[in-house]
Amino acid sequence: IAAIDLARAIPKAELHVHVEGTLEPELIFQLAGRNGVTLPYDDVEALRKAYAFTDLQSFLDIYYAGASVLLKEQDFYDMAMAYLRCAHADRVVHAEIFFDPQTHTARGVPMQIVIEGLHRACVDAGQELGISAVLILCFLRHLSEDDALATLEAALPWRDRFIGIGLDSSEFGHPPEKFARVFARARELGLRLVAHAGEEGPPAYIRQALDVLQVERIDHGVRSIEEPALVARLASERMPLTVCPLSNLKLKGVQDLARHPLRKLLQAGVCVTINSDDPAYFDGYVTENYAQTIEALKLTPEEVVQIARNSFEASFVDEAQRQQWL
Ligand code: ES4
Ligand code: ZN
Repeated sequence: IAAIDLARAIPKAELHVHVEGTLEPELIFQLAGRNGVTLPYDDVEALRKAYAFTDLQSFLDIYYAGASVLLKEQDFYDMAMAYLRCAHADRVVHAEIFFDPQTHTARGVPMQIVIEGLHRACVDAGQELGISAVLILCFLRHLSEDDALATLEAALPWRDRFIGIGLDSSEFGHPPEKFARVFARARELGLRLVAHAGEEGPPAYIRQALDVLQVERIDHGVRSIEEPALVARLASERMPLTVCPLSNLKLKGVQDLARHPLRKLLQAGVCVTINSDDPAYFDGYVTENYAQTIEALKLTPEEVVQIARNSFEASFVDEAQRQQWL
């Protein structure tokens, strides 16, 4: 249908993608072979079969296991470059890419290896493909705030290699307020602020991310739909939500896409965007997320254009670059 062709063709920004979640099974096995890492799966087929998730935690366990093959600077480069090629094929012209340094530094991989490999891919993709790509450093919320603070300090020699910080991993029991100090510190440093909230966690976590962490975007935020006053606030503040429909489907946040709140949020005036989250695990890059959402919710071409425009409005690019895409 027309709206899906439009979604494929229109320039888009991707604002919610975890680079470790772009690691395709084929690349996991290639890196495992090259690095002498033994995986608890016989082959690509067996690994893919394990991608049957019941909730966020069941996914995260496999996602962190997959990331264990990343050891060298070239591994981080190859992963990010492969993602940027897929994104470019999807007409993504700007990507703000999450990475989880603690997943790697905890295994003894130096911060420098992680950041320099990812950054080199962003630079090369800019030159080869013309895509604009920047990095956002995420803290794992199941770890302590002291660990997050130490991680931020360890990354400061590469302060100019990432534009902001985020908060991801297991949401239940790890409210945004647990990270108040590290977000305050990042704000002092002039970093942009985002956080996952209201993916599995309650609407109160979204309010905390806004009021305590002072984030500029909410990642997911779909459970805001349970509090009409919160939806009205998001709309009046034009607070963007980086929604990931296939992720919500695969992690059982919604039973089927036809029941996804995206359209209601959009109709309420919220700055909704569509993103892929962990495309190698949830069976679809950004265009596939658009296509399946359009089909399930019967989005109109006008709504598709609005969502793509929202992605640039919600991005952290400067005004001149934004005008060029809007
Ligand atoms: C994630 Cl889907 C999702 N939720 C929270 N944290 C994450 N890290 C990677 N994917
Ligand atoms: Zn995410």
